[in-house]
Amino acid sequence: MKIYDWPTGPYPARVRIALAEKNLQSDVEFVPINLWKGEHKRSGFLAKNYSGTLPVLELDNGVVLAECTAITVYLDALAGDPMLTGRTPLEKGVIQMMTKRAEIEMLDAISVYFHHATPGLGPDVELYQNQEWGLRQRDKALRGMHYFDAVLRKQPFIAGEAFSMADIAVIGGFIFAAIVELPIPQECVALSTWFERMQERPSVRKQLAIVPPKH
Ligand code: GTS
Repeated sequence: MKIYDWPTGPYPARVRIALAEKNLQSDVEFVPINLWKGEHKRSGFLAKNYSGTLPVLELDNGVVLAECTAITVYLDALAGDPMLTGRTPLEKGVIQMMTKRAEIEMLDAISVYFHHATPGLGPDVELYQNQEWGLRQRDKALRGMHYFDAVLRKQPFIAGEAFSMADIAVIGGFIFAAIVELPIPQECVALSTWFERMQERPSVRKQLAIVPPKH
């Protein structure tokens, strides 16, 4: 299978971490799509993913899967432990809920901040920017960090007692926060401690160590 991505992108990182957790990296050929040159908005790529976003998984039979959550669900079903999307009906439901919440309240909000209230991918790619909307989303992300801090004061992982896809989504949020230089609020001690613990996982350490390619 192929994965179209940009190696240091926060969303692609989610799939790269999932692949490493499932020990599936050697089954994948990575194809770089240069976001900074707007390659993800060209017709050839849009034919694979209508949304024009990375990452995209393409199977050897040509079937294409986009969206980090969908790709992770697929990869999780391919191989054994650790299970990233839950075993019981309740675990599966909670992990989906917390993953979506990580996107809405933190990761996607930081992404909107990046695209609207910073130079983003540059004037050739960012054809419409709304700074006020971007700044509101930055504030939303900061509120989201406080929410996840409160969650982690009560339980060891974002979706409960075990590492899951929801933790990976919040890690994506940390990666994007670092790119846009949005500091994690000092008072979010449980969140910061959790992130230190996440970096003990080889999958996360390996992802954080990737040097950004020139763009
Ligand atoms: N909902 C999508 C998912 O979960 O896969 C979001 C994917 C997404 O926004 N990917 C970013 C992208 O394509 C990649 S990165 O910013 O993490 O590197 N952004 C380009 C754009 O123009 O929005």
